[in-house]
Amino acid sequence: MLSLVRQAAVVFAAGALLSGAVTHGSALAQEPSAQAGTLREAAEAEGVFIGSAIADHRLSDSRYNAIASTEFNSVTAENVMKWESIQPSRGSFNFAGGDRLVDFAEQNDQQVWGHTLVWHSQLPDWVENGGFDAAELTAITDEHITTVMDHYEGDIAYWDVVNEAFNEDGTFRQSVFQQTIGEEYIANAFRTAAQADPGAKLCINDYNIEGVNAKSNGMYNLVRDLLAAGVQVDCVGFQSHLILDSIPGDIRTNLQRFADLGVEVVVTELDIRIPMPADSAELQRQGDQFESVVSSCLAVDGCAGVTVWGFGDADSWVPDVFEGQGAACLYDENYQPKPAYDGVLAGLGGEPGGGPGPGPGPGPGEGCVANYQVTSRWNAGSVVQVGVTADRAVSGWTVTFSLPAGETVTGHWNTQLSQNGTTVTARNAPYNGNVPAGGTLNFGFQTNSGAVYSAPVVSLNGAACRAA
Ligand code: 9MR
Repeated sequence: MLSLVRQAAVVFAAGALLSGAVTHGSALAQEPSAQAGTLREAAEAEGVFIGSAIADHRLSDSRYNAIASTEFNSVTAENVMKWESIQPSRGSFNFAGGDRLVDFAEQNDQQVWGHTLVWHSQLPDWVENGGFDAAELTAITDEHITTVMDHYEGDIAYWDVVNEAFNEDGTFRQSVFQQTIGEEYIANAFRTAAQADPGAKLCINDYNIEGVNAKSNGMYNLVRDLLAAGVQVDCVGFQSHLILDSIPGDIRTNLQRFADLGVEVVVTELDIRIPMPADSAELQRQGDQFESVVSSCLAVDGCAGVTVWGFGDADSWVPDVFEGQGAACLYDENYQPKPAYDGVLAGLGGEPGGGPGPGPGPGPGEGCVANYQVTSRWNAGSVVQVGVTADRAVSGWTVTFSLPAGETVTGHWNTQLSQNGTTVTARNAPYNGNVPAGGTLNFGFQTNSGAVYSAPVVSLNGAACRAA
């Protein structure tokens, strides 16, 4: 089963790109075209998925929408598939938000992760305080699972069937389900889910179970026992709401023991929060720690993918819940990529800063033509326009070149640009990442110096371009 894990995960999302067989880093990485310009391309080259929680109300923002559709090949409903949203009153179902996410995913060839069917939180009052007995609450839960899964049958690759069932000490959380039905509610939920949509993978999901500890031991014992009892459990979700500089050192070991039970393991809600304001050293460490979590999962045969819990700091749940903490995501408040983005890309086997991804890229001079023009120059500044014509279609671009020492970029447009010493890295903006074969990408910047210098060698996705 495990050798099929990665194939199953990406075939759903990437269809045509993938054809052969399948274990991580072998056959998939040999497919042509794996220039890792985006997280999604890097993940697909590795045979895993990279996902984000999606906030329904943010999809109408064009910057948000562009990143959500180009950087990820899996999407999780942040809120719209929770019980209080989907069955707010008894027998009255509202699928509008979930349907919007499914449509979005279909348009963008993405997998959908359903979140979540049975959870103590965001549970409507009519369930939580309805005073039902065990038989009634079991029937209500079965009806909820069946109705929701039937509605989305064929659209959802994975469901979080049960969410956050444990206390920190590994005992069962005293939710209304546990108190009324007993721990049997978990097996019931999985059995009902297996009947409702036999094509979906069924997961149990929790937080603070990333390392080996009392809570993850509780989860391990439960999953082992459910499997031994013949209950279908396909996957365990490790939420991974983590804290800077406090990442468990044994994530790989812990995920591996679950994978050894025969289930898929998935990082389902990754973010790494920082006391605010975050300084640049903290953001760099955060990038390294994102890389380490992603690569720890990918090192486990049976890791199907990683999902981040929102991609932009502007939308994160963290500051609302942890006062004085934030900056937990891959992009800053203005949707500019942070070192955390590079960390995830590196963890997926991509090469931050414009290097070629895991697959073969164009050789030097074969892939592009660069037109580097200083369009105006004065004593303390210059304006540069860069046009790069790509021989082959590009989905996500990173253009790199060097500036003379002392030449500092002071402004830029049509790109997300960063400078490190003399090296400039210009990435596509959310709206101009796709360049057809023979098409030209354009961006510009201003510097602090009017010094005269010759046009540098410009590289596109790691391959040096011919000069125009
Ligand atoms: O990100 C979600 C936030 O918008 C909601 O207000 C919150 C309500 O509990 O749930 C957040 O998502 C949670 C997820 O559903 C389950 N794991 C923890 C997540 C962060 O609280």
